[in-house]
Amino acid sequence: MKTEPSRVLVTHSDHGTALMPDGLLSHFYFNRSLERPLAGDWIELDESNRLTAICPRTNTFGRGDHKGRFKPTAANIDQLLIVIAPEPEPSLDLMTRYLAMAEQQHIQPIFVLNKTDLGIPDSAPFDYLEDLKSLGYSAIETNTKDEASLKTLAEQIKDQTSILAGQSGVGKSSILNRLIPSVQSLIGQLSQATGKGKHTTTTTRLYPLPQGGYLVDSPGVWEYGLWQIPIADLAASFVEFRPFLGQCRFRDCTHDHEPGCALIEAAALGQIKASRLDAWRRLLAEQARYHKLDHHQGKGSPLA
Ligand SMILES: Nc1nc2c(ncn2[C@@H]2O[C@H](COP(=O)(O)OP(=O)(O)OP(=O)(O)O)[C@@H](O)[C@H]2O)c(=O)[nH]1
Ligand SMILES: [Mg+2]
Ligand SMILES: [Zn+2]
Repeated sequence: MKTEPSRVLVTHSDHGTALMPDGLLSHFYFNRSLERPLAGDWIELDESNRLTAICPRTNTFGRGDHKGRFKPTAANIDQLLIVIAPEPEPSLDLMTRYLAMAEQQHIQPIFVLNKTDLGIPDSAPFDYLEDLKSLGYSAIETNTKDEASLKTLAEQIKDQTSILAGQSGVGKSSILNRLIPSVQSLIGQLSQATGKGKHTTTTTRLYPLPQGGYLVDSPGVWEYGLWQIPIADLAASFVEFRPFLGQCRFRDCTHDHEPGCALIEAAALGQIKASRLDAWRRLLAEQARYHKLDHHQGKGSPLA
């Protein structure tokens, strides 16, 4: 008898916990003849709660490792909530990379500007956020002590699967705590206190939202790196570059320094913001390193 799929809430080395259609939690072991399940996967369990199938994924959230290989951490994500705050100071490149990842994996990116009670500094990352907003990306301002701001966020994530991502200490878990009042009892012993009395998240975990949908808390990062992505695909993840792609003099233009580059010309005319072309060049330099690494490993893949 075919049963409805269960949703994986968390995975560990060889086992995980899933939410079954009847609302009960099920503990299951991985099945060696299947690939490793991820938080957010829809899975099938038999009568003895053995993992029998992983449903096809709509997308995968993850990051690149130091060699530029994709490392998945969660599956079937609708919205990427890129949380930034006045403190710790946001990294402009981190914002760009998260956006590129979202575009690559077909996840809707939304910025969450948290800790607005501290005031918004007049600094480059916040100017960059304004540039991104002018491109059509949305940003929701929150302050975990302000109920109204959290309500706006709650509306946005209703019935969706959304993942909270960003630097350590921006307030991802604090937001989760406010949106899911019962979460403390869910987290319980799982939240590890460090020596400094901080509660840093160490595992990616899905939480069912009271109003429907799921919210995923993920460990904070210091650096978020992409994986090796074909240059043309990466360029298309800069939404405002798209109308100019294919118009450069050279077909394999990297939009870095080449004469007759449509993007460099567009930037000179103010049709593309300088901040974005700069961000592009930094991503490109990072990619060049991955492609070179790949070459050394003998796989030899061209940059363009
Ligand atoms: N002033 C202010 N402080 C906040 C706000 N939200 C969270 N904080 C504080 O920021 C600190 C870090 O919050 P966390 O929720 O643990 O941050 P996190 O993003 O989950 O961090 P990691 O799990 O390490 O990735 C805590 O001391 C919170 O009390 C806010 O809106 N305003
Ligand atoms: Mg946390
Ligand atoms: Zn070009």
